[in-house]
Formats: sequence, structure tokens, C-alpha cells
Amino acid sequence: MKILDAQFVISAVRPQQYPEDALPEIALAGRSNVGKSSLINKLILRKNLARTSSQPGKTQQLNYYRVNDLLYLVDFPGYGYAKVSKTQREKFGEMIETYLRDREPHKLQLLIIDIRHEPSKDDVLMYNWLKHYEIPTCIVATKADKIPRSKWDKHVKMVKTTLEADPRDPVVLFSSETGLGREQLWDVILGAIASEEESP
Ligand SMILES: Nc1nc2c(ncn2[C@@H]2O[C@H](COP(=O)(O)OP(=O)(O)O)[C@@H](O)[C@H]2O)c(=O)[nH]1
Ligand SMILES: [Mg+2]
Repeated sequence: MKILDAQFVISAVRPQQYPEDALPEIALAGRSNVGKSSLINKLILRKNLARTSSQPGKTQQLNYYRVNDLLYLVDFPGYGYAKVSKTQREKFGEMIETYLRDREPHKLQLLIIDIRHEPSKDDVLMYNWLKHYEIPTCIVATKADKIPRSKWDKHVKMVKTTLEADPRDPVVLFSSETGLGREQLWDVILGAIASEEESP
């Protein structure tokens, strides 16, 4: 995928701030620190457009990045951050659930999992929400460079088993360090946008 243009658009704290141009939205969810910002930077080949490791615990903003006047990447707040209060957790839940239920341009969800670890309870909960709202989902097992290649299969299997993943959901092995999986993930993203156009 050739990146001609990539821009940060807005940190939206309420639906009224979401873009209104109806470009398809590809959203990313995952625990804080799992590597979402790094993955966005790798996808769009910018070193630091999506700020890595900034403001952990900001539970209520969706960061919108516009790519090639073609689509938005939408970075959800990271979940599972220990210092977040119960009220903030509830706000996160409300915001995300409303987005998943009502956001028409949302075409694909990337669920980002650290390949080294078993998915957390929050990961399982998020995956179940996605299934409940029938959102097309791609599981991305990132930080692949952190374990030896010989262990990739076993860890991918563990991720799928713990999530009880639908075998039809694609799983992409990724590394923001090496770029592994970048083209494959773009194929999944472009495929999700195209299949939507075929069957309105
Ligand atoms: N080795 C390696 N480190 C990564 C990878 N992705 C993210 N990281 C590191 O993990 C930390 C958290 O990444 P970040 O993108 O800020 O996570 P976020 O909180 O999900 O946005 C940073 O120190 C990144 O450099 C990866 O694929 N490989
Ligand atoms: Mg981040």
C-alpha cells in the first residue's frame, strides 16, 4: 500500500465530533501498551504520527487518522490500564459500545493482541462485543519480533483458543519493529472496504 497522505484529524470525545464525510473507518482496539500506536505508524509509514505511549488512561477519546483520502484509522482508548477509576471504565464501555452499535462507516475492527501473552479477560470481552454486534473483525497478533519464529504458530493458536475465535476471522501476525504483516494487513483492510461496496 502506497501512502500518499496521512494526517491526524481529531481526538473525538463525543460522537458529534466524529468526521462527517462518511469515509470507511477501520478501528483498532487493544490493551494499553499492546502496540496500537506503533502499528498505526507502521501502517502509514510515519515514525511518529500516532503518538506512542502518550497519556495512558485517557479513557474517552477516539483518535482519527485520515489515510490517502480513502479511509480513517480510528484508535480506541487502550483498556486494562490499572489506574483507571470505575467511572472511567464505565465511560469507556459506553463510548465504545455506542460506536460499535451505531457507527455506520465502521467497516472493520482490528483487535490487537500481544502475541507473547494469553489474551486478557478484557480482550475476550471486547471480542465478544464484536461478535455480538456482528462487526467484521481481524485479529492482529503483534510484537512477533519478540518471540522466536519457531513459536509463532503455537502462540497464534493460543490466542485463537482463548478468544474462542471464529475460524472465519483473519489473524495477521505483525511486527511494528520489522514490518512483518504490513502488506497482509493492508490487504485485509482494503478487502473489507471493497466487500462493503459490493454488497450495500
Ligand atoms: N519489539 C516491539 N516493540 C513494540 C512493537 N509494537 C509496540 N512496541 C513497543 O511497545 C510499547 C507500547 O507501544 P504503543 O504503540 O505506544 O502501544 P499502545 O499503548 O497500544 O498505543 C512501545 O515501547 C513500543 O515501542 C512491536 O511490534 N515490536
Ligand atoms: Mg497508543
